[in-house]
Amino acid sequence: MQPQRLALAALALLAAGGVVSSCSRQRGDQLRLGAGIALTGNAGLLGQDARTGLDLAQGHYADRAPGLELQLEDTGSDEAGATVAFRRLINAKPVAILGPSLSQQGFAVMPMADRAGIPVIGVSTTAEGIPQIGPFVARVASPVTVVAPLSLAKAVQLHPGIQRVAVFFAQDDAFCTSETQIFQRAIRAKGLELVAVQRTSVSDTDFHIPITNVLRSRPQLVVISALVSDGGNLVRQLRELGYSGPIVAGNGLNTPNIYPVCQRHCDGLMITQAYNPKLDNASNRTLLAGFRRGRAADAVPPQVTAQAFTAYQVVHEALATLKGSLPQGTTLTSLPLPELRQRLLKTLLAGTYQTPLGQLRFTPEGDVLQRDFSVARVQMNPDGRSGRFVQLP
Ligand code: 1QQ
Repeated sequence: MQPQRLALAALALLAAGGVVSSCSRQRGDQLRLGAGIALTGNAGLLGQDARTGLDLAQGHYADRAPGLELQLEDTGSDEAGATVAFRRLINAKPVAILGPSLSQQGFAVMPMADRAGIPVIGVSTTAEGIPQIGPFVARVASPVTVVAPLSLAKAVQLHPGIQRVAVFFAQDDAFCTSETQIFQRAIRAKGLELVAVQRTSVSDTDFHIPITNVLRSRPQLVVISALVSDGGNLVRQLRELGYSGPIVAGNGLNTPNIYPVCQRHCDGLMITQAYNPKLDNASNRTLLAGFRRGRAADAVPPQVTAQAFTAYQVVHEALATLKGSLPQGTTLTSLPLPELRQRLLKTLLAGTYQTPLGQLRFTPEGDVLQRDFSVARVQMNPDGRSGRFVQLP
């Protein structure tokens, strides 16, 4: 880059202040869209996937009306960071907010957006109870109630002799405690024996004692509800301590960013996917083409990347529909902001969307209605550092 260009780029960065990224092309109906995503910490390993999806959506919709200026704030991985980020976003007067990454954060900050009358669309918040937080809360991430039983059913189908099941769950995370309840219910419903229920923490790195305890109960299947870093270490240490049976992992490990953590021991992990890269619709073709630019020709976007792209898409399409319904001469920006937000929410929840996650609709409460799911198995390459999620038939 030439020195002059470098100076301009530096100035642009300075002007952005605390904002991680902001696209501020001015035009007629220019609206601000907020996004509060975990870009750092344990959940940052999932939030970075979301950022990729938001960047791709922003690039795709850049030239389509209405213009959206994306303001992305890093929530970190806890409630305190999410609160700071959401306060900043709410003060920026956005038309809607996407995020946060974790349900644990969602229960803390989605009520803030709800009270401010700002539609808040969960990108990856899957715990039970998220849409019920308030009327302005919705999500594009299918709930654990739908997603978790699928991987368990697939594991039982592939290993029909299984009787004894152990579960691990991070007790200090709202999603993990929600997900493990669904897993445990599904285990009992299949007539399997729950031989151990082991609590962990999202900040744990050493699992030798809990694993040794659990292995005494001789499980034939292990089911894990954790986040990326703790969950990945747990998987690796389970294998190192001699457990060789199947492992079902929950949504907190649903990212290729687990590979450097559990390395070759990630191989064989089974995880439900709310995204099927083989889906043939215009939106998924756009996502795939954008994602593969600069990557391998068959690179597959992570689930959370597809979910973030989808969250942006549904807001953009709902705004375009709303714009089309206004009387001649009225623009979106001419509506008072509280009214615009309310009408956006109503339009968004009434719509049907063809997204990378397949056809989506919403319940009146704001929960997503998605039809297509699959279960993937992680297949690691011989280098033990790279791999892929392979959809099981
Ligand atoms: C939640 C989740 C996350 C683990 C996915 C990013 O599903 O917190 O609800």
